[in-house]
Amino acid sequence: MNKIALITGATSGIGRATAKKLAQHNFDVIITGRRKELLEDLKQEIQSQSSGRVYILTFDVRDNEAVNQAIDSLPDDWQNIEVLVNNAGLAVGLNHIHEGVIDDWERMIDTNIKGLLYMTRKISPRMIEKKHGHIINIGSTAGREVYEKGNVYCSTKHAAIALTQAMRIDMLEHKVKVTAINPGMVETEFSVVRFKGDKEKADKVYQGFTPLYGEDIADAILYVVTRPEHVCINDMIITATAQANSFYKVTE
Ligand code: NDP
Ligand code: 8X3
Repeated sequence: MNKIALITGATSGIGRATAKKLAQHNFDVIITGRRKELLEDLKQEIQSQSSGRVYILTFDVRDNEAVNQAIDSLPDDWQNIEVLVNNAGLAVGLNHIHEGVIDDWERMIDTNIKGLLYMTRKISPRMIEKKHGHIINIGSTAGREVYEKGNVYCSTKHAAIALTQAMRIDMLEHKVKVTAINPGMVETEFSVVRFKGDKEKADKVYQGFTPLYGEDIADAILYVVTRPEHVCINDMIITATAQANSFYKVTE
C-alpha cells in the first residue's frame, strides 16, 4: 500500500514539484493550497503520469478553523498521513524595517509560522499515536542568514528552523522524524509574490545564473522521506552551484 503524504502549497513551485515527485514514487498525495483550479490541474497531471491516488483540499493555512475542518473532512482511507510537507509560505515586500508594511508582515508571520504550527498541531497527534511519521518543514537560507530588507521574512524562516529543532526534540520519544529543508534561490512564483505581481522585477532575480528549480528541492525531499526507519536527516541546505549563500552569487 502507498504511503500518504500531505503537501501544503502544492499549487506552485516547490510544493507542486514535490507532489508530482512523491506521486511518481509510490506515495498517495493530498495536495493543498488556496487556488482550487490549479490543484485540479495538478491532480489531472499527476493521474496522467502515475498510478497513485490524489486528494484535493482547498484551504488557507492561516485559518486554524479551516485547517481543522479540512483535515477532519478527509475520508477514512486518507487519514493516515505519514508525511507532512509544511511548504506553503511566502515573502511579501522587501523594505527596510522602518518602512515595512504591517499587512505584509502579518501575511508572512501568519503563513510561514502560524500556518506551519496549525498544520503540525492538527496532523502530528495521529503520527504520535502510530509512533510513525515524518514532518518536513521548508526553511530557507534566509533562515540561516539575514539580509538587508529581508527582516521579517528572514525571521519567519529562522522560526521555521527553530521549530524544526524543537519539534524533533518533542517528538523524539514518539519516533516521528522532523527535517528542515533549506533552499537558496529557487525560480518559482516566489519573487512574483514578493514583488506583488511585478513580473519584470521578479524575473531579474534569476537572470545571469542558473537558479534552483522546484524539481531540485523535490528530489531532496524524496531522498529524505525514503531513508530507512532508523535514519533521520535533520537538516539540508541546498543552493544553486552559482550561489554560496545569501550574499555571494556569481553571474555569467
Ligand atoms: P510559490 O509562490 O511558487 O509557492 C508558494 C505556495 O504556497 C503556493 O502553492 C501557494 O498556494 C501556497 N500558499 C501561500 N500562502 C498560502 C496560504 N495562506 N494558505 C495556503 N497556501 C498558501 O513559492 P515557492 O514554491 O518558492 O515557495 C514554497 C516555500 O519555499 C515557501 O515556504 C518559501 O518561503 C520557501 N522557499 C522558497 C525559496 C525560493 O527561492 N523560491 C527559497 C527558500 C525557501 P496558493 O497561492 O494557491 O494558496
Ligand atoms: C527564499 C530565498 O534568498 O530570496 O527563501 O530569501 S531568498
